[in-house]
Amino acid sequence: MENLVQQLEQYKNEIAAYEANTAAAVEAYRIKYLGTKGIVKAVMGEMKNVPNDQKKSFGLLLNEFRQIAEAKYETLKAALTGNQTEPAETFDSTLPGDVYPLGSRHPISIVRKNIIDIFHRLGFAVAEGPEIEDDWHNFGAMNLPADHPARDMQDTFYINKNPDWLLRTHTSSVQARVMEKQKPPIRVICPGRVYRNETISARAHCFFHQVEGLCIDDNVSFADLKQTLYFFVQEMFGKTVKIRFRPSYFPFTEPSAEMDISCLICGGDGCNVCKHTGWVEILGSGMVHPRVLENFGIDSNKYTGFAFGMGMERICQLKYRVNDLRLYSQNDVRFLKQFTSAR
Ligand code: 2NL
Repeated sequence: MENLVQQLEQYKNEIAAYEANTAAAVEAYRIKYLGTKGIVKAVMGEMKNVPNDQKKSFGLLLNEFRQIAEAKYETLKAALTGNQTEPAETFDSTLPGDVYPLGSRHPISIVRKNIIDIFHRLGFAVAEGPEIEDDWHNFGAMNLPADHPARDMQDTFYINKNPDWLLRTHTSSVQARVMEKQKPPIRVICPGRVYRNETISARAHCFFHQVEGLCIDDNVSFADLKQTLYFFVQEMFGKTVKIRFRPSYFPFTEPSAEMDISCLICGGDGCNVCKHTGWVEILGSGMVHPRVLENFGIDSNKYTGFAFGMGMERICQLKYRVNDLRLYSQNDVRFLKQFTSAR
């Protein structure tokens, strides 16, 4: 029994000296002294070996030891939670919070949404298609002759792996895919990125964003084309804008026309944006060439259609007065954060 008394004294010294600064160390203490296989349990187990006449005094001794071990555990735990709540007391809830900068939409995205919304109100659906196209959907179906300059390697990015593949040069290829699947009436607009093999400058880039529109039904006339595009520019630029058409040529439309709007910068008086003409060109358009319709099995004696195409960067330039095309793809936040969609 002498041994047990000595042993208890040693444990008590150990407990008094025990330090624990982390939750893990406090838990290690608990397991070591108070756990089911811990020291307190073990010394209690010694009671059965104590002679009957000494059981009472040993009982008191062992109880005292258990209380010391338990009290120390409570002290260690309290010290730990004390430490943890300390930083909370230094938190000043009256200080202003951190400001997280909010992103803004890219100007091209704002303009694309505006355009989609306007044509949506006229019953046009949005169609999308692949940026890597085959020769037929991009050129052949669109009545672009084999010797057309757009087909030249100098003007179009071809894919080395397959000479029939290229990066689409306009979104007409998407409309071709619509005509393949859907029969008239057709009313779609196709916004998307298109590619041209150009040397990059303020006025040219190797890609830009286009929106093309297509409307095919019976009795669709040039008057419908005119009124649709007039509605569009009034919604886009305001009711006071004027339009004019100039005859033009595209292989996929006949007749074809380019549309100008009255200069928004000078109101028609003449400035460097309109090159002192009072007019700025914004899109190309025309009546869908009968051969394009027949390419998709659409009877050109029964159906007619109009189509148009515009560059979103061009619309952006007029709306926001951006004069360098490169700004749209440089991702300079100082440029990008200046645009807000009014919603
Ligand atoms: C431009 C001119 C244009 C079209 C695109 C078109 C599409 C089909 C059939 C006929 Cl499916 N035409 N699209 C028509 C005229 C002009 O784009 O200057 N774009 C930037």
